[in-house]
Amino acid sequence: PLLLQIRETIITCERCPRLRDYCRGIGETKRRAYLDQTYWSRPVPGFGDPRARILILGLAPGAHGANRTGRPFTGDGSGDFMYPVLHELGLASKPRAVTRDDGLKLRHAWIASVVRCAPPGDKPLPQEIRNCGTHLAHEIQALPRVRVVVCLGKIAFDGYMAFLLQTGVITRKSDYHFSHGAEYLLPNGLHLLATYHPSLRNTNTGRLDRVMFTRVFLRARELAGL
Ligand code: DU
Repeated sequence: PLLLQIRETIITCERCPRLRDYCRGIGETKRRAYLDQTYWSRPVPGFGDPRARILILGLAPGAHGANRTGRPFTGDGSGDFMYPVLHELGLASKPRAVTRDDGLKLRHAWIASVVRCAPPGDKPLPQEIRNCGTHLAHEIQALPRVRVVVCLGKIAFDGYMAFLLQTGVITRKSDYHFSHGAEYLLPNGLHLLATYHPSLRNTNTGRLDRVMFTRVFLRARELAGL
């Protein structure tokens, strides 16, 4: 019930006018392949197992991915890269994420992002990231079994750092540095892992490949006691 309330609060959020306008606009200039679809075009809540031990934290909905389908990493290149890995490791029931009602379930994992609206150029403003921080904080507080947080990319990493600072888990950021494969034990006993973001910009260029990505999630599973 708590997660359901948070979901509703996120979906109806209007805190960032620039992002709301942009997301509604994407639904009006659809890609050719999706012309017959009604875009979600609202903020995208997290998704997964309420008993999750692993929190996967991305940047923001893709304009024609989660902003279209309404579920994180569903229907875009990033998801096409990530879900097969999650499935291979037993964290997702299927390797493909197509629509928000495709029956895909996560096990032991929850997927969210630091910004819940698709931002122009995939670049949210600092104020927009701050605005959205309460949504992340609420979801995190409703997921008490999380032991490992996997940050996808530096913006997600910095967003999670802001949460840790605000909640007093850490007192300064300078002890923590983003890099692919970075791993930290936080003062509260949680583990923080980082990987490059699985966007096509990284996966098409070979900056991030499936082996590198899988290795981080194998470690996450191990640290989560799974
Ligand atoms: O109705 P429900 O079983 O609580 O599922 C709601 C929602 O959460 C649905 O999109 C499946 C997903 N989910 C999941 O991914 N993993 C779980 O363990 C439970 C629910």
